[in-house]
Amino acid sequence: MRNIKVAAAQLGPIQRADTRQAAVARMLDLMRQAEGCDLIVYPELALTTFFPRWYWEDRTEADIWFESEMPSAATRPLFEEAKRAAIAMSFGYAERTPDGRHFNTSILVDKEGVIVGKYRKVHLPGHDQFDPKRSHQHLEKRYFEPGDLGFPAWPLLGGVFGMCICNDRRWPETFRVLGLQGVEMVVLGFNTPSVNAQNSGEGPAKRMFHHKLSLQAGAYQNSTWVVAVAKCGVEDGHHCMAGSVIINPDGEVVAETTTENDELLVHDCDLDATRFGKETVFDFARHRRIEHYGLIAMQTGVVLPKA
Ligand code: CDV
Repeated sequence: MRNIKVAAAQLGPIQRADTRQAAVARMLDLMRQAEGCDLIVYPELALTTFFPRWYWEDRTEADIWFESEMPSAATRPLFEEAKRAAIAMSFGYAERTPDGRHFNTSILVDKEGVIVGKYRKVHLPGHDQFDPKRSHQHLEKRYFEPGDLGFPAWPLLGGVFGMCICNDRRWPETFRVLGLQGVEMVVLGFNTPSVNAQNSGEGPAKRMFHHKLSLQAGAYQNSTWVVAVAKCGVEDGHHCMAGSVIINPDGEVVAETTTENDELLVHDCDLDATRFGKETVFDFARHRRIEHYGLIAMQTGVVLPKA
């Protein structure tokens, strides 16, 4: 057994007027509740409201939501407390690089409080111009550029860890690239509006179904644990769904939040539970047939067969 105790630290809403310090205080409170855990996972863009729902004509006005250093003055207490409590952590934030690039980023921090991994969201959803036809805006393509780091995996806590962010979970490519590195736990945060902005018929129940379907498939097909953590509830009138979950390598949900507030889920995850799937049905080396998968990396859109 290689048990690690994992805490999924769901955050309730963060309003536009809330400060980084207020968000960090709530994250610290959850970290204290997670005393004795090996790892705590927070949501996507954990330090601020989900700002891509707001449109700024001049995109540089959105720079107030970005961090140009990590740790920053506001987030340093998180790193200090993580080190004191000897708990590894992951959280998402908007990153502005020294040369002025913008990414939707998450980091992996070890028990010493040292950043050991960084991931930049690859699959950015939404649009880059104001769209009056949508019930709400989702301007990630305006404020971020697609991640440039691929999907790396890192050794941590005696296992192999990967990260992705929100919309990435809907893409099997995300999980398979991580799976090919032997990933044993994928951690991710999400901000998922509970209604599709382009289809009011796709409401909370269907959104939750797609969320779990994607995560459970990714876990099962790569025989990995998945820890997915929401920022949820009503932010300035906009509702995001909850549904933070921990999923085992058989694809089963083993823990799930019950509120739309700050809430901690704790589960003992045996990384050795990933072995059976990796050595049998999903023994990639024995069963994959890459000579037939070329299209996946050769084209993005659909090309219909000739009539
Ligand atoms: N933050 C996100 O990436 N949200 C998307 C929404 C727009 C569908 C998601 O996949 O949940």
